[in-house]
Amino acid sequence: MRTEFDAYWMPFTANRQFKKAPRLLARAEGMHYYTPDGRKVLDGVAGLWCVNAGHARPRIVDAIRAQAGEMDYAPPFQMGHPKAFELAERLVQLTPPGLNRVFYTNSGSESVETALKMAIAYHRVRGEGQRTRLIGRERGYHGVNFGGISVGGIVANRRMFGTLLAGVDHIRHTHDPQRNAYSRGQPAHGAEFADDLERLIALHDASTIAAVIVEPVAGSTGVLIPPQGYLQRLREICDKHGILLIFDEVITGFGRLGTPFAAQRFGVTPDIMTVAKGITNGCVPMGAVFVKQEIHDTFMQGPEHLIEFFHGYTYSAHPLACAAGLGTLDTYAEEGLLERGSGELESYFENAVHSLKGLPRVIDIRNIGLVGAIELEPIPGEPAKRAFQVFLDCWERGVLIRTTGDTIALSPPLIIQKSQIDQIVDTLRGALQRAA
Ligand code: PXG
Ligand code: PLP
Repeated sequence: MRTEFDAYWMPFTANRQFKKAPRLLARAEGMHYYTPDGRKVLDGVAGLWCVNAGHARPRIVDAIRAQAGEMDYAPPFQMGHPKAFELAERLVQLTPPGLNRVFYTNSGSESVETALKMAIAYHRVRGEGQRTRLIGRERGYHGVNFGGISVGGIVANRRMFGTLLAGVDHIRHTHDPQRNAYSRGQPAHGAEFADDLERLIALHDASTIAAVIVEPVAGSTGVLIPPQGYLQRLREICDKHGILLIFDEVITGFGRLGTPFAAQRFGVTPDIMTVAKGITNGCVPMGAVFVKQEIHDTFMQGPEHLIEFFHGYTYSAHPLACAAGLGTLDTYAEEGLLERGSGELESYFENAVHSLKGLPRVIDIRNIGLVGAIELEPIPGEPAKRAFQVFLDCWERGVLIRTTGDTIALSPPLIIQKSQIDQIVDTLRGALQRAA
C-alpha cells in the first residue's frame, strides 16, 4: 500500500519505523514546536543543535523576508554582495584573535571538507607538499562527506562506504567512564590521551602530517567533554611538529558552551575552525571556515588575476543565508545569548541534569555550558533501544530530546528559562522510570 510518506527517503532515520507512526512538526516559536494537530512540544535540542536563539525570532525572520525580495541570489565566484562582507566582518569580531578570515559553505559537512582541503593546500603552497596526512579521533563526527567520514570515528557512518580517503589515521577518544563518570564540566582525568598524537607522529613522521581535526566537545557521539588540560596538550604537540590544529565547532560554536566558541571557553586557539548550525540560527543552511590570517595570506601570492584557492560552492555566501546570519548575530548580541549558557544558568542546568543520577539504568551524566548527556545501560543485545524508548516517551509528553546510541543528549536553545529546564528534566525523570 502506498502512502503519502513513501517518496521521501529520510536522512539518519529509521524510515520504515517512522512511516508507521510519523512524528511531524508544523510550526515553531520561541522554545516550542507545534505538531500539525496543535500539540505543543518543548524543544530540548535546539532543533538539531542549531536554533540557538530559539524559533521564529523577528529580526531573523524579517531579514530573510526582506532579502528574498531584494536579491534572491548572487554568484559567489568572481562576484560579491555587501552582506557577505558585512557578515564576515561581524563574525571575525567574535572569533579568537588571529582567526580573522572567513570562507563560506552551506553546512558543517562542507565546512569540514573545506578545512581539510585548505590544510593540505596550505602546506603545499608553503613548499611542504608532502604534508598530506590527516589525523582525526575515534568517535569523532565531522559530517557525512568523504573527507569528514574519513577523519571521523563513528563506525556506523564509515563501514558501508568503502575505502574512504587514503592517508588518514586516528588518535584515541577521551571517554573514560571508570575514572570520570558523573563529572561536572571538564573531567579531571585524561589530559594524557592527547599524547596518543605523539604515537601517530612517531609512526608516520610529522613531516607527512598536515592537520589534526577534533571537536572540542564531541557532540554526535554522545557528548564527550575534553579532560582538563587535554586540548592544551594537543595544541602544544601540534605546535611542536608544525601540524595545523582544526577545531570542528559546528555544535560548540555560537554560545553552546557559554562563550562565542569553545576555543574561548577552553583557552585554546586552533589554526582553523569549522562552524555551521548556529551561524544562521539554523534558519537558512550555512557554514563557514575561520582561518588564521597567516594561512590565508600564504595563499595570496602569484599573479593577481589568478584564483588562489580552487574551491567553493554555488551557494557560498547565499544572500538569504547572509541576511539570516546578520539577523542572528543581532539577536545574539541584543540578548547576550552567546554568554548566557555560562555562570548561573549553566550551574542550574548542571544541577538539574545531575539530579537524574541514581535513576535506574543511568550509568553516566555529563554536562558543560548548555549541553547535557545522560548515558544509559543498553538493553542486552539491543543497543540504542532503551534510549529511543525514552525519546518516544518524552515526545508523547511534549518534550523533544535527542538520542545517539544509548546516550540522551540535551542542547536547548540558549533562551531557555529555568522552569523549562525543570520541565525537560522532570519529563525525562518520568520517562527513565518507565523505561527501566
Ligand atoms: N561537524 C560536527 C562537529 C557536527 O556536529 C557536522 C560537522 C556536520 O554538519 P552538517 O550541517 O553537514 O550536518 C556536525 C553536525 C546528532 C547530530 O545526532 C549532530 C550533527 C548533525 C546531525 C545529527 O547529534 N552535527
Ligand atoms: N555537480 C554539477 C554537475 C555541477 O555543475 C555543480 C556545480 O556547478 C555541482 C555538482 C556542485 O554543486 P554545488 O556548487 O551546489 O556544491
